[in-house]
Amino acid sequence: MRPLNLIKKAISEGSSFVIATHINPEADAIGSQLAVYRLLQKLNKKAKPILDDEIPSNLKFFPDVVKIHILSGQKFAPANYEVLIVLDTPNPSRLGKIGDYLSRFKLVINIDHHVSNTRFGDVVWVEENVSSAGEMVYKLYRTLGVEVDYTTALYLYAAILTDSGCFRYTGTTSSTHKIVAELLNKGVEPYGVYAQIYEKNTVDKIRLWGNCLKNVQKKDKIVWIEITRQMFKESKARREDLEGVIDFLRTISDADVAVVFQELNSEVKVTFRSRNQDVDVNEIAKIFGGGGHKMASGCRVSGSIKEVRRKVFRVLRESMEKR
Ligand SMILES: [Mn+2]
Repeated sequence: MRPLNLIKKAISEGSSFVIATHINPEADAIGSQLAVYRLLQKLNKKAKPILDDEIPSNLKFFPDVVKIHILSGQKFAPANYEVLIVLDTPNPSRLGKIGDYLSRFKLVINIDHHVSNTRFGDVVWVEENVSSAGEMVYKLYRTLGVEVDYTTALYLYAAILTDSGCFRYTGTTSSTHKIVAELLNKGVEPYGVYAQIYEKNTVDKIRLWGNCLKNVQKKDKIVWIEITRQMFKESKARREDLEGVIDFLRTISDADVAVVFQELNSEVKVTFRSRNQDVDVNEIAKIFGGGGHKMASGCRVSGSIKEVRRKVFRVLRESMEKR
């Protein structure tokens, strides 16, 4: 049976579901999670969305975020739930603490579009060439014959909008646009959603960006910035305020790869964007225990920024020379 049909069967037969998504969630993660939550509610199933992280402030306009059970380091004993549905998550460790509980469920369903997905779980539905998990959840609604209401359309639109990079990344197809057309027919207003997600800047954030951007470096076809803990301390900005910096770096036309090094406590968060189909940054991130997509990926490496930069660039240069 095809995975989508197996999921249909599991949803029809199951009665209680936990719906989880990755830490550092964005609109595709939370949007897909809440859309599946509403789907299960419409089918009169017991359903609980859980998350081992905070809700990003720009997603607080999603009405159902108040229903999400936030673990914040506490244990979650999923004794009264049979099925776990995991969305937009390439491997269990990206679930935070929830990843420790997989074996407690009778069935784990893995719905994702990351190339780096490890195929964990009992039912695996991974489509690598799809713009977003949101697009897959739309197909799930169709398969189950459940109507997409306005709120669900809002979640799925936000999911597709953000993960497709506002309809520009590979994975944005005519079928993406057909789905989006259906969502607009439900009353979603494009500018309203865009402004809620992307126009939530603060002066502190813009100043932090200024500090980061003035230190941009470029060598060969690599552009990068290094963000130290000190730079962070000096600003009143939040970690999530750095989201998008890397996409701005990628706009430098004579670069092939953009890299951001963010100093955390004992490790460095490294994010990659490629602007060249031949440079597969998922492969690079994988070497350091991370992953993502061919053109966008990330990993965490222990060591100082300088050490990590050296290690990462060695691997990156090797792979760029091989092309
Ligand atoms: Mn996604």
